[in-house]
Amino acid sequence: MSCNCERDQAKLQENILKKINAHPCYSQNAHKHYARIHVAVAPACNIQCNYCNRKYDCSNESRPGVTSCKLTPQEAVKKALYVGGSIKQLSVVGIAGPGDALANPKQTFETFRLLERYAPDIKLCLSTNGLNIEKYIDEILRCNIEHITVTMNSVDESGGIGAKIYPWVYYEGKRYYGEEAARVLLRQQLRGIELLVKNDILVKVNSVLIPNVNEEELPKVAKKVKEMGVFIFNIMPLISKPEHGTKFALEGVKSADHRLLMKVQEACETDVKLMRHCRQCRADAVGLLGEDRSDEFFKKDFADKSFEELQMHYNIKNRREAHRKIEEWRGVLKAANEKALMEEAKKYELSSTGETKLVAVTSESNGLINDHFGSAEEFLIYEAGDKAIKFIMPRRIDTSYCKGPKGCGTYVIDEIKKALSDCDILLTQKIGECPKKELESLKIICDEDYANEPIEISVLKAVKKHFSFEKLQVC
Ligand code: CLF
Ligand code: SF4
Repeated sequence: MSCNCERDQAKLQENILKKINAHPCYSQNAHKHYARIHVAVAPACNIQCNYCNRKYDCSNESRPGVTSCKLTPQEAVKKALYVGGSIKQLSVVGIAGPGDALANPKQTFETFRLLERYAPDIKLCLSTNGLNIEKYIDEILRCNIEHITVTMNSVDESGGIGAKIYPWVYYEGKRYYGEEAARVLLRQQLRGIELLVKNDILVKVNSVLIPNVNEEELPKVAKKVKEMGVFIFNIMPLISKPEHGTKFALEGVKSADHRLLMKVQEACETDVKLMRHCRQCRADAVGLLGEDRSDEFFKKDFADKSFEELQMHYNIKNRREAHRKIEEWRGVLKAANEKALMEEAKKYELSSTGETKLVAVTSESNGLINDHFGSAEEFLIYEAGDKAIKFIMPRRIDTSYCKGPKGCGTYVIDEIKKALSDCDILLTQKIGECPKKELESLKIICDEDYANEPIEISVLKAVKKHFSFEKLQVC
């Protein structure tokens, strides 16, 4: 017979699974099936980060270099209803900028209140630098927000590391500078996270990985957030280009590349559950993570329609039916992939020899290997042994190999070769002879045999097909 304590734990676990099941960021599995929309209602910010240029979106949750069209709360909710009726996989509305959600409380909470009324099936999510959580905790609870992301780049109590990242912080009518600013921010972040966890809100902590500034600090952040009961930790590599005009970019601080990211992820994963599938979306992102459908929806499509009209288009009944079908398909995939995926496995658990291989996959949707090499704009990287596999990261490229009819005759492969240089196998739906030769020159095996098959089980099968784990030689 199990004791009460065990039953409580099981109940807690069940509640958490229910909350994350359809959230594309909190569940690695859900992100292949469910979409999110960010509504850009929050223009102002109350701190300055050296990796942010206010001309662009909040870099704590966005790629810099894209600016979002700002919306009023009413327009935001109309957009969510319009998009939710068109993209039935939509399960979450998030506020992630272009400034800080809680530096714009009026707009943020008005949006969420309207959403609760007109789209009660949608999950509410927000992202913040954490400075104002304590101040707005009651409103957060009133709005029934189940998921909150706090960006915290250091837990250094002296403020020394924070001072390298934040030149100033504006809190309760006073502007703080340097180490004092960093200390005020950290104090508020920790108080805020504690309050959220205490109130059963699922917290994700983001840290921006800044080369030579906080790469040694992040394992300490991982430890701290684990202790505090944070659900998941997301390390976002700094994207730094001179044209972004940020202080770091102008001072020559480089982007964090995937090698550094993998190294820091490995150092952190002993302490905390990691999010590895983040796409650093923009503040007005629409669609599945990794796809950008924001340019399919225009203000003129929804702004003049009434809420009632848009509610009809949203059609909650049809959406429920669509989600039921998604769950059915997930069940099929789960059965196919069973035993292949071990999300939090260590190297020795993946392989009987302790050695593993990296496998790149091109996938358009639905958890299948269903994208051509030429059109792929990102590669999903898995680590695999003969026993199981785990997802490591997506690697985005700026330019796909084939640019379609418009770019006929121009093929760019250098960026892809760099992105895949440490991989052993590429699984893709189709690849031409020329790029195949280019990749084979890097000793990458290109395999089309698993086209349109479920990803995880195919990765495991392919690794076992091409490598012998007794001798670890190419078969
Ligand atoms: Fe948006 Fe963020 Fe909510 Fe997701 S994004 S507010 S938790 S609904 Fe997701 Fe985008 Fe990464 Fe953010 S992939 S940048 S983690
Ligand atoms: Fe920019 Fe976001 Fe930092 Fe504010 S919190 S300065 S919007 S990155």
